[in-house]
Amino acid sequence: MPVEHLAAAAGSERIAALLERDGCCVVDRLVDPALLRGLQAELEPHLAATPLGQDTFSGRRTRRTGGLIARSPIARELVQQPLVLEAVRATLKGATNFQLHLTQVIAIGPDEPAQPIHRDQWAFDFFPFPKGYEVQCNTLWAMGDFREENGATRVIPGSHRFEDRLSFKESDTEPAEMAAGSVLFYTGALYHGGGANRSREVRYGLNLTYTRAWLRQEENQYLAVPHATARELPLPLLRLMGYARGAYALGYVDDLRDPIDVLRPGAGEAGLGDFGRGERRARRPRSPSS
Ligand SMILES: O=C(O)CCC(=O)C(=O)O
Ligand SMILES: [Fe+2]
Repeated sequence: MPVEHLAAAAGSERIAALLERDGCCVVDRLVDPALLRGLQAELEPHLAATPLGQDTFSGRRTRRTGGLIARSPIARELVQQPLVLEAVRATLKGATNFQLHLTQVIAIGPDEPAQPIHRDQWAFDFFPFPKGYEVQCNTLWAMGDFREENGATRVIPGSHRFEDRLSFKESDTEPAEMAAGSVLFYTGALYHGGGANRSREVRYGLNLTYTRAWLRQEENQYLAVPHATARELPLPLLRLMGYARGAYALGYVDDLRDPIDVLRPGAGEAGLGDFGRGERRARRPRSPSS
């Protein structure tokens, strides 16, 4: 079954519905490809300096460049893309708040074989989360066209409902082909992997992922972004990076202080901050009869 594509005008509800049904979908041309070319230009010195991967999972002909909040103003914009945030919120049902999990340009070089098919949520020490309970919602933006030949991500639509710890062959998967500026959404439970690059060009993808705020982030935003830089960033972005309590109590500082108060004295609030408000209202205790 091929990956379903939606138009950029599709709402977050439609995306979340497809993520629930298939575990993945593509939104075509959500941004102007020129924006992603701009991102690539901003990151050029870092992309050139990034070492190749050291194992088959990272890819020995693949470069993974992170720290994008520190390094690229366009990445700051893209991690906060409103439709993406709405779709993430709708997918991570019941989450009091969610956070950025990692920021990474994945540059798959020519002759890279296919990455092993996996679930991203295996990063959480293979904890068997209940079926249908998504802890992670991911985006992979096509910086150039994603074609089967140049290493488009391989996915198995519907596999977010499969048993855990399965292995697959390339022939079990579909390439998530898409034009530059498009974005592949997929959940932490979807079986997928980077495609083999049988072309002469590098395949550039921008991976921006999000998790429930009670889990540990893959990329450590507190150390990846120098505090002098972080102090200048807008509050909603800092909240998304993890300068917030996860749910009610996780990650507070000393005397139950809001972590944002450390960066920006006086900016903190007693409670969850921007990303928790609506959810907190929705989660007020109800009487047993209601
Ligand atoms: O680069 C891709 O297409 C996917 C990479 C991936 O799934 C991963 O590194 O976890
Ligand atoms: Fe992955």
